Amino acid sequence: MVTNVWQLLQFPLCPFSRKVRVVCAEKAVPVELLAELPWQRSERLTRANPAGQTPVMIDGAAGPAQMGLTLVDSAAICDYFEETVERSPLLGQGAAERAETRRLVAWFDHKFYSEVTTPLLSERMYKRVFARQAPDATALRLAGRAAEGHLDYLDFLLDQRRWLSGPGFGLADIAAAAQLSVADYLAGIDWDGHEPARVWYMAMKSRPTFRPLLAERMEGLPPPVHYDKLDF
Ligand SMILES: N[C@@H](CCC(=O)N[C@@H](CS)C(=O)NCC(=O)O)C(=O)O
Repeated sequence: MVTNVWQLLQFPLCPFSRKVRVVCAEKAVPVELLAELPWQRSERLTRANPAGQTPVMIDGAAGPAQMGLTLVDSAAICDYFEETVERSPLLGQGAAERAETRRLVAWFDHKFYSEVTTPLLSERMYKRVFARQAPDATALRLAGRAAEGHLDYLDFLLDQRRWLSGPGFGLADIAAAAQLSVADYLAGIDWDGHEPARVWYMAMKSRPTFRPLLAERMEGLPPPVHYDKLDF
């Protein structure tokens, strides 16, 4: 029997890589992490994904000379493991709950990412560590205002539900926590006045599948002190 040896091309502050890592950990799929900074356009990354984006999941069982099954795009990767690994189903029960999970995953993958995570990554990570430029204060102010709106929406959902898409923990929680954790690392989240969201995020931070992400650091860019604290 050939066993898969999954290798993930990723970097610590890529929210989509974080989502895939937590999904694999919840499903007990071991993954070897390979570091790639997409803007450096390495040959390994562009060969695996012509779009030049992380994450990419490669079945490394074929050995370094050939490339095995290659999965590209975090949604496609999460679908693949949902379809092939029975343990810990993450979409919810019934078509309506699964549709709600997918709606919220899209919300965080697209809306939160473009309004909050992208400007923070650009202004506080890329400009500081790689371009050595000062951040744009207006872009940061707009990202902060957008983050506030997203936290209000989380509070609203969590007033009615135990987890984001319903009674059970699932992919919506993972997608949201993946984006929020990157934004929090980059000091873009003010939890004050958002008790339901804070209590939910505390539960996410306590999960053994999530804790390894909080221990990682991007060189030259320390997170705020509260970042990995369970009580923040
Ligand atoms: N839809 C893709 C988005 C992936 C994505 O935007 N990755 C970022 C890093 S977090 C990236 O590679 N950006 C570089 C680029 O777009 O050129 C997914 O869900 O995997």
